[in-house]
Amino acid sequence: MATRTVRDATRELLRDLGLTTVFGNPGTTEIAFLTEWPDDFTYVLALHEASVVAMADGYARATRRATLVNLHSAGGVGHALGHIFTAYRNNAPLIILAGQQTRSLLPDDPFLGAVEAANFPKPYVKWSCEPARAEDVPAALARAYHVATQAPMGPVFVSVPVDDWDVETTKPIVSRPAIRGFAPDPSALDELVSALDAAEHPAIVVGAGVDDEGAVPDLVELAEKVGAGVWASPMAARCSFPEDHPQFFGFLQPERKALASALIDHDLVVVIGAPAFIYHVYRGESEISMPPLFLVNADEQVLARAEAGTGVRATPKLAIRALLERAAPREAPKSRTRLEKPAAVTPITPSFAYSVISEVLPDNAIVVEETPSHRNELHDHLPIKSTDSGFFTVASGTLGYGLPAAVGVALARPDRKVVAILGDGSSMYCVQALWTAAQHDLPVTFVIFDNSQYAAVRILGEAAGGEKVPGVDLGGIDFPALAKSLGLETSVVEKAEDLKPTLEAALPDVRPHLVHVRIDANPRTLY
Ligand SMILES: Cc1ncc(C[n+]2csc(CCOP(=O)(O)OP(=O)(O)O)c2C)c(N)n1
Repeated sequence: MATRTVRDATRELLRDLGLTTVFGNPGTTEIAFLTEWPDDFTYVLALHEASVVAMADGYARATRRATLVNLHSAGGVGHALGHIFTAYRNNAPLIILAGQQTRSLLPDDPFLGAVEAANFPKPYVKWSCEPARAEDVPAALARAYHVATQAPMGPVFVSVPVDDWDVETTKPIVSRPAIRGFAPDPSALDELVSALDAAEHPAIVVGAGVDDEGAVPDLVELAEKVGAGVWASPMAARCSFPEDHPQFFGFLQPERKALASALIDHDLVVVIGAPAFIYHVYRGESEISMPPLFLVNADEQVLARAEAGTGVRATPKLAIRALLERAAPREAPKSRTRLEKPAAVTPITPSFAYSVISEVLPDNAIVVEETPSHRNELHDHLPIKSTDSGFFTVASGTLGYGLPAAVGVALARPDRKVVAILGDGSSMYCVQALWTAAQHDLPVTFVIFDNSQYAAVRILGEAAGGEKVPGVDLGGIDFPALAKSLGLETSVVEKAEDLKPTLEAALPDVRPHLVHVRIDANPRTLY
């Protein structure tokens, strides 16, 4: 009988867990894992480890499934750390399998070897390990899978010395189904239902946790039944309520005073699938007191650190379904007025650009965003209407996510058009992911908003009293030439009247296409 190695056993397990699409960047410490790559496995190569992880993160969030990442020992993991942090904040269930030098060389701190490998990605992994013995590798990966996929989901890390993969093993693999979500404690639910029934003007604040679970249709049903106004939580990394719905009230800002004044007319706020709250800037404490707050979340840390409110620990979908069954119906609130279409002026304003994208976007499109100083314009003029994965952005604030994430999203959802809208600065951190998009012929449209600066840093820096701040002027990047060199089709837009026809021509492209748009260098103040 042929010998069964740790590699064979691991592949049995990966097949059972549906982890046959692997995002990676290889080195010698990974060869023994990759050798004789099975035909039923797909290896997606990205040319930098930060891109590998962000791509896998986009794929995991868009499929709502755990995803395997393969990184190169210490150096590869080091390159990836920024987006491991992102995956942690995005609650992306990534299983990061890193190569490690041969066990017998480790005492000599060998070339490429990782010292304290399991500690390197901490604290931004939920669990981390280098198994004590080769035959423990499959069980470590099974455990990693169950930690990554239990709410709150997040990345996990397993370091495997290269000589482990050829070791013979007779241990059976233990493959169990993913562990499901959990419903609220009945008495906590009673309290929340009573508060909701007693309120006159309730608000629901939704965060990425709702769309993470595919629970947006349930949330819409709940909001309609209880007549709540719905707000998007600050910097939400997914769209969890259709933004053209008459009960959609708007986007909360990541600043205490602005946030409190937005919620002033409500007598109860129920935050679902988001922290209460994420802030970006501090301009002092709010003088407006917050309405009574309930916080529904699966994450004990989110519930523990909240400054106010009653915590209800549950995964969002089960909590929403339970509320739907129990809460009393109420009339819909009055709708908010919508903004007018911005003027077609050159230099093109971000508001105008977003409004044009909104007009030409196919119905089932997925928008991936990373335009830091234009987030408000995006929200004002490009309402996301989809109730399933219509929008992805980065929860950590770590730039360089949007471009590779769009590639992962496109691999995950070949049925949907993916449009990535990126600042010139943001697009450069992981620009090599364009090559992966071209290799896989992905129908992604990358729209670069080029204002030739790090505007968000400049604007927020000036608002905080910074003067003559260096390092905020960009410019001189030939995006079409760069994209062409990586295998993309390209277009350029300088005048307002050219934007719509150029996008209409680019969007149906079945290959990746980069549209370089020159944008007004003087966007409005943030927050
Ligand atoms: C990895 C990383 N490095 C630096 C920053 C700081 N930062 C925040 S916004 C920003 C500018 C981004 O420029 P661009 O994408 O052109 O958008 P703009 O601000 O001009 O709208 C920078 C550098 C960050 N958030 N993440």
